[in-house]
Amino acid sequence: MSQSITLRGAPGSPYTRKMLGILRYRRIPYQLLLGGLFADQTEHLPKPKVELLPTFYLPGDDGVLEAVVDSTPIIRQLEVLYPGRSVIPEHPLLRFLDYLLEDYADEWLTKAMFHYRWHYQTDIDKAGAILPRWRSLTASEEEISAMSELVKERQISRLHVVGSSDLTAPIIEDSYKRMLGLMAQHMNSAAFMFGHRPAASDFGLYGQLTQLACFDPTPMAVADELAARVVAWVGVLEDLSGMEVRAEHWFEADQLPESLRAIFCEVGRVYVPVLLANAEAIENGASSVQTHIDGQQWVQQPFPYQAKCLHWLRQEYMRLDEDVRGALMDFLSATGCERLFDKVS
Ligand SMILES: N[C@@H](CCC(=O)N[C@@H](CS)C(=O)NCC(=O)O)C(=O)O
Repeated sequence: MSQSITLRGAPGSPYTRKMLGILRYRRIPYQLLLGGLFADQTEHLPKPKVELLPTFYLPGDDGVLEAVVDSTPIIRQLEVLYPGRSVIPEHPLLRFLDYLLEDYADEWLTKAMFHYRWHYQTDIDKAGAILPRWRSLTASEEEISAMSELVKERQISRLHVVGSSDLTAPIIEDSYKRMLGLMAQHMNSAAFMFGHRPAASDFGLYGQLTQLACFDPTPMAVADELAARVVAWVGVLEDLSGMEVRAEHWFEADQLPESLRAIFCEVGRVYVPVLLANAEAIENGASSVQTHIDGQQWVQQPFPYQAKCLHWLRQEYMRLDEDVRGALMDFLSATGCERLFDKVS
């Protein structure tokens, strides 16, 4: 496909930024319809089943445009529609690890993003002032102020959905700080998670970090203090259209750096317990998810989408050949991530 694709999104949406980074890196021509600002241009377009940003308008099997959401499968669909400059590693071990790390960024790191934005007054004030203006640059102060109150009220009331509360705040914030350090450390080996070219997980992390490290004041100050390298990385990831890439730019599967394994230790430390406890709560029809991270209590309401994430991860795992599964388990051993596949055979 050589024609340009249309998507609807917003600058304050980490998943929109994730996908824009990929479109630019992959040199896929696109038109971004900013929600609100160009609303009249979306009227003729189909409606998605669930209203999420970004929404992509891609040809269905019959060639007719469909409105689709969910960045992870859209990335894979774009690989088929537009070959070359792939963000999916060729080696199945790297491909699987990249999928897991993308899932962590989309489902765990986003907790930090939402938490910082709507937990601290400075961050609430900034998001409240800017987010509505991204929908209308010409609205009056009175109009913005009314929209701002609505956005703040709605988002703050949803903090519990991602599991952010006074109880879980230290867990979320400590995890964000550790991840910044681990990413900066990893950059002693390579600029990207899986070598010298970016993978889907790099863009997943980038999307969340466009907000955390470059928009919301509290987590931005944390990033400036702890990981200037990561702040610089976000600026670079924004537009990698000029980067030349070669197959050998991926890491060799049998030479993955220890710094990458350390990142998976973080995934296993925080995200895995929540994924497992959430799936169990959903299976048992429990009204809350309860687990421990670093000996501290984690409580949140069950999240059906994340039970699907676990199911998809296990499906990907089942697709691996036995020798790759062996190498994967060697790599993940004692990271905490191996627990995801305990009951899978
Ligand atoms: N899993 C989806 C998540 C997309 C998502 O949650 N988008 C947010 C904005 S960043 C959204 O549209 N939330 C709905 C709302 O705010 O009403 C993806 O990967 O694209």
